[in-house]
Amino acid sequence: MAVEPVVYGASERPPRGDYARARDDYTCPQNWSAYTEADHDTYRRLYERQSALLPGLACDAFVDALPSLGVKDRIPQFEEINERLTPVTGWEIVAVPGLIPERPFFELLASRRFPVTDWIRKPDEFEYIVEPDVFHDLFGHVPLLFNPVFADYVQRYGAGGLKADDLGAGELLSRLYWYTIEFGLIQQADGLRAYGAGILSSSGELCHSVTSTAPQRIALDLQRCMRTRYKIDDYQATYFVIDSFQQLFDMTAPDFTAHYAAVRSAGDLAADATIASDSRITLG
Ligand code: HBI
Ligand code: FE
Repeated sequence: MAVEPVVYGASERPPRGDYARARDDYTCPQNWSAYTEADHDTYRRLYERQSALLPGLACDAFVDALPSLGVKDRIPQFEEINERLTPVTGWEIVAVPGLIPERPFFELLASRRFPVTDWIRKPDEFEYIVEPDVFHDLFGHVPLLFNPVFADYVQRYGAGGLKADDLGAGELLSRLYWYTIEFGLIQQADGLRAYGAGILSSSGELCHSVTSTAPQRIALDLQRCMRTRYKIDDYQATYFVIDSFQQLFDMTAPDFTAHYAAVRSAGDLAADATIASDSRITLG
């Protein structure tokens, strides 16, 4: 059954991907045999380039889990990954045609099913692509789903998202997703590292987020994060830093309902805003 495509952020472009293939829950078969040799080659080159950049910039949990994705020289079949992933954390990855609306997105996460876009960027988009493709979704997101605490956080986030949606607070929850799962930094004993998928799958932002003095870095505070608008077409002006995945999970443990009124009355902040209560982290 055809479902409506979704337009992400402020984009005016039509969404990419063939939504006619999608089931009512927006999942679809991974059309693996449709990948061309050029598609596999794009994946292989992206993987090779990005994995070489990780040392000293990506968090240990990510680096340790990356080999669990399996093959590096072609686009993996999602079932091969699930054979390893599901026994470890109970998660499974499911193919989707592209960005999907928030409600079904939260529903998949709440049931420990991570949506992975099945198409890959064209060679002329090698350096930059606005929408998530299979490389961003697999390389960026899936390794940390092998980490039990992080995996539990993502599920709990999905459950919180469903509830937020009922309360009209979906946008506030999107900011939490953005500043943690997509663009989060973590303080390791040996220094600042990236754990967010948007960073880990980007050649430029990986180094920028961890080492540049241009952006500000703030210890993650839930309400501060939910107040902060974000950039979808440039490097982030602000990164939020955690000490451990346990902190993320614990922060998400209670339901967020009580926070929404406080966040709404405090008001939105610009992506690069600084406020007195921020606990700023400087590069050592
Ligand atoms: N759909 N496929 C896909 N991938 C995403 O990351 C995604 C989405 N739909 C909605 C969405 N993200 C955001 O609204 C999150 O902020 C919740
Ligand atoms: Fe993503």
